[in-house]
Amino acid sequence: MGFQTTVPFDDQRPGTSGLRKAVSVFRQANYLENFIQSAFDRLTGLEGATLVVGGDGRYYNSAAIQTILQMAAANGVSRAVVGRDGILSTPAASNLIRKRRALGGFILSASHNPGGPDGDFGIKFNGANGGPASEVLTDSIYARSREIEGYRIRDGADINLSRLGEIGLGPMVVEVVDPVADYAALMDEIFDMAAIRALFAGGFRMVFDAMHAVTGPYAREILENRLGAGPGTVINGIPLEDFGGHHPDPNLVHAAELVAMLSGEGAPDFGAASDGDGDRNMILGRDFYVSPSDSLAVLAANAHCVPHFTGGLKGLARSMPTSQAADRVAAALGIPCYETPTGWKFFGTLLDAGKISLCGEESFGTGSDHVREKDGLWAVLMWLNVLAARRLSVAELVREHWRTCGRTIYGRHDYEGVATEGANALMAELRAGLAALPGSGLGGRAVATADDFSYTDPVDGSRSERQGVRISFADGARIVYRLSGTGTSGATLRVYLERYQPDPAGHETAATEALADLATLAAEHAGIARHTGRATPDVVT
Ligand code: VG1
Ligand code: CO
Repeated sequence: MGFQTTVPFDDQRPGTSGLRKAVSVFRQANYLENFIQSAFDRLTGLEGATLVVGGDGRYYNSAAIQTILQMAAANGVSRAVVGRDGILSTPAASNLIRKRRALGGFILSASHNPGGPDGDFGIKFNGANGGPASEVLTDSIYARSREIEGYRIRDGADINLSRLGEIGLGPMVVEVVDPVADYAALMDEIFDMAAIRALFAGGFRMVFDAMHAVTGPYAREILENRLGAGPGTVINGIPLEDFGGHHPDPNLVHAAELVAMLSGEGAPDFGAASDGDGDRNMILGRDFYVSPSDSLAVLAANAHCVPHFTGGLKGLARSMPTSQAADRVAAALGIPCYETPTGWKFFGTLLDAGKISLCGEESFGTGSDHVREKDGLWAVLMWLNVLAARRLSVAELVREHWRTCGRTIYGRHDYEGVATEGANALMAELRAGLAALPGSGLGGRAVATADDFSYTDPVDGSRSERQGVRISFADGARIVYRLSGTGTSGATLRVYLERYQPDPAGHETAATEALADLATLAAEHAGIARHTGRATPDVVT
């Protein structure tokens, strides 16, 4: 047992999803240790407590886990539950924390960011409810990391994490568990697995792209073994430390292989992909892309088909930049729809208080009250359960939603790795101009409201300010601007566009075409080229 002296690092401020940095930053002496000790210093009740530890298997995952275990033992933790080979998807970790009544857990991932020695790494602490730590706790951990002078660590040998079972580590027990078993059991409880099995037995075909990230083993077990989807349903199913050199980001740009497989005659009925840590999802039909905002709305409208939701939905929530399609379904169902800042932790209090049953973000995140993270495979199973019950194709189901509620046409433009000063100046200018907008016209459209989104949590009363500039037009269209909190180099500007189209005659227009005017207006109004030097976005989703 040892005590190592250390010096603070200035930049250990956790962002929206914990601490996310280049691997080279994490490998600086004492960097990870400072963060872990700061967390331990600000947590109470370590003695006697259980801690869950696991990650998405990217480069540095194993080394980081060994350090965390030696530090947990030295800090008095009683039991550490670790996924075999250090693997746990983010939703599976959330489930384990809840199921084992743990004090919380460390989840190691940089989500959809590339991995490998030159890629990114990340770590976040999730609390006893299984969800990301509150801002109060992450701020307090950050404050501690600026004054820390030392950390506690054992200097034992590495633990073998490839064998299931218990290993003693000084006063602590390390329990190595099957990363898939508890998660798969939870899915069995939620869904009508027999109906989905019958769907596949009837010839329904799907492809799931695990993108060489963490969901491979989960998808193989659940889709292929338990549900009888044919072998080969899961592609890129072996988790690799560098994700095969790709961005494990399930969108039209980075999952191009899957998109190509779903197009044309003979394509499967259904396609899906998940990200590095398994919490995101992209849903495709044959020649059909489901925008994540529409996915949330369609799942909400059809949730009654799923055993877990037969009692009805308590309410819905969406992050502010997510389209208002879910609001329209909530209104039709007569249930509330909450609008929260970006990031899953804001859904956590609503879920804990029983105010909502389903929630989602435009960034390929969908989830429910079953865990406190978004959940990629769960979303895929939701779709499969609904398709099995409704006997419609993906495209038919979405078009039905458009006919009933109107289509909320949606797009997001990302300008990645721009200079921070330019991005900050752009946001400052937008904020300064907000007061003059309501009642005026912008590009020929009447502005109804314009503000910098702030949020008061209806459960715990906590305030979050400056969550993004939003301009709402009288015709239901919106432009939203915000800076990413998860990037690791420079700034990323996100521009979110949406337009309401109630007329079925306009439902088949491609989103990029339907949003072209709004995109030009958004770029001109914010002076994007002037501030960032970019004429076009890097990624459009
Ligand atoms: C992005 C998404 C946000 C999501 C966050 C974490 O954040 O826009 O909706 O909650 O990533 O997702 P930002 O601040 O870069 O826009 V994940 O899959 O990294 O846990
Ligand atoms: Co993720």
